[in-house]
Amino acid sequence: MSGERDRIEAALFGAVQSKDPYLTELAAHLMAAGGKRLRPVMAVAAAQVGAVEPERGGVLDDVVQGAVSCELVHLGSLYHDDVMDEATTRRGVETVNAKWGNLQAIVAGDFLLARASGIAASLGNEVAGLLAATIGRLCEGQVEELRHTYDPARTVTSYLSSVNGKTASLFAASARIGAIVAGQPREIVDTLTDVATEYGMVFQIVDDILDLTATDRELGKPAGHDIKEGVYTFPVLATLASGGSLAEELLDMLGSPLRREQWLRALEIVRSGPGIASALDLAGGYASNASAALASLPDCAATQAFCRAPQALIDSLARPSLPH
Ligand code: GRG
Repeated sequence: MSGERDRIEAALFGAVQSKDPYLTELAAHLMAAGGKRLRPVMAVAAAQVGAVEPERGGVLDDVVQGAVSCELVHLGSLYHDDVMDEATTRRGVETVNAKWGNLQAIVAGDFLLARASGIAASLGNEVAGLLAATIGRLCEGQVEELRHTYDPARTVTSYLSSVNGKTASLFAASARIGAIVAGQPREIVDTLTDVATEYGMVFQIVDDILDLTATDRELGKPAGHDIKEGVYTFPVLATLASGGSLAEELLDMLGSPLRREQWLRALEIVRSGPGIASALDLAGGYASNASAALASLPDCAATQAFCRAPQALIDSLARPSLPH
């Protein structure tokens, strides 16, 4: 994948060139700061399923372009998310909104989406329609989360629906676009879409656990942020549902912004209660669904990577993370 990663990097920076160098600087800021590039890697891996060994020259250029369009949507959503959250750091650097202002971050986020859409359109109607629908799903997932901000009665169904929209849908689109552009048979396109959806669910549940258990340095952004901002994720909901005096103490504190000592206490209760273990079980269920779906794919290096990926996310929680 290292050759493909280099091609993805070059294409990403190429995609945000504008005749206005200031806009290019704004749009390139977060991609230059790093990031795991999981979505484009997923698109390329989907294209590689069925290949006995990597083809010389790698995947088609159009696959790299499709992969880049997904990462650009991801970046655009992060720009807008950081404005909404008034976030000051991401990927270990200052956010665009903190460095240049909200207006600049919104417009640069729009520009990233525009470039993503242009690339998708160049890959055909199906890809363009899929990317547009996925941007809509991200918005739906985000609005579902907003609807229940500071709501301790938020249901698990609402949480899962939000996760499906704001995170899993873009992983699914990445795999689907990679597979479609590579000309994979329809059954493989559909299976990879399902597997990537399950992976996306695991990814967000693990991300939500990390927000409660990791340090600022490990995350490259402030930890314990969700509960402070009134976003009650699955580990919090499961702690509340577990009953007992600690759940009651937590419930008493939630529902409005927390003072610092309340925030620390709320984190302590969630970390020591059953919510984290329940969230791990929940993630494990999605990882099993992914494995089951993968059984029908040809046995090859890319399929094996899809097979390992969800459990690797869960296992990463048991290891001390590297600083961002
Ligand atoms: C403008 C497309 C668009 C959407 C508007 C703001 C919004 C609606 C949606 C937010 C979606 C969002 C930020 C979901 C969280 C996804 C997530 C887990 C991000 C972190 O992904 P990583 O860990 O990040 O892959 P890196 O930095 O490695 O790329």
